[in-house]
Amino acid sequence: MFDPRPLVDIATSIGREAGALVQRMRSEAVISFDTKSTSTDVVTAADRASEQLVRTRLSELRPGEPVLGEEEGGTVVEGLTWVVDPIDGTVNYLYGIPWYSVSIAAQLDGESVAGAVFEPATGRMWTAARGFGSFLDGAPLRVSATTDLSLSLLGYGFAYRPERRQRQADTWAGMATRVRDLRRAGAASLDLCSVAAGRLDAYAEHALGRWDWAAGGLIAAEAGAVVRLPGSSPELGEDATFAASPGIADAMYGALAECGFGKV
Ligand code: LIP
Repeated sequence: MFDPRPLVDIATSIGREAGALVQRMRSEAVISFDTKSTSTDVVTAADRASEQLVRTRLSELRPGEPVLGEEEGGTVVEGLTWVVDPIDGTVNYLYGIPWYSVSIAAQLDGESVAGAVFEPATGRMWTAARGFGSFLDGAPLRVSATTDLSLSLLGYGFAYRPERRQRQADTWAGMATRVRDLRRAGAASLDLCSVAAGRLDAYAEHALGRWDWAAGGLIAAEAGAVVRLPGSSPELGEDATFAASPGIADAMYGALAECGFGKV
């Protein structure tokens, strides 16, 4: 049987190294940035340097294996592809909010089999290998046991395009009276890890890149979450990412659909 755990070791060691670079660039105040899809969608010099480092290390340790990265692109192939978000939560990084990560996953035929999400600001490492569970700094993770939608905490995200953001804000307003509360923390990979750790009961967002969910989605699923990746939840929109504790997953999914989350 294929054992993905050695791939986790590679992702963690490279993630730590890239995270140290990202952190050093922040402490040295090397915060030059450009914009991407809209004026609010930023990429910093550290995003580019981090992806460069990850690509270089992967080419040394896993020569010839393809890489898809947020900043330099690439494609997912049959067989193994590395999927890299050099800084997830770039806006948090830009503002000095310590909730950002370096996210590295290995996908086999487009499905995640190993993943590591490293928090440079705290040194915390989230990991998972398919079939072997998920961990925070080596301690096993389990989703929350919540069964009551009205007592659940929902993580959320907004797209960069203004029209879409307006519709997502309408859904947020509808959900506000149905759940305990909502959080917009600003780093999809860490939102998914938070579901894995029971720090959120659910998480939903549209229009993520594969690099945003590849590692975190596996970490959530291996901790017992119901996870729906883009293309698998038509009621929430073709590009929806959804993760929830099993006890409230159906209710949360239904409530989001009723509140117009799929109208995008
Ligand atoms: C960001 C996410 C964030 C999401 C943004 C964006 P980036 O990733 O993690 O939560 O709402 O749309 O995708 O751009 O910082 O890597």
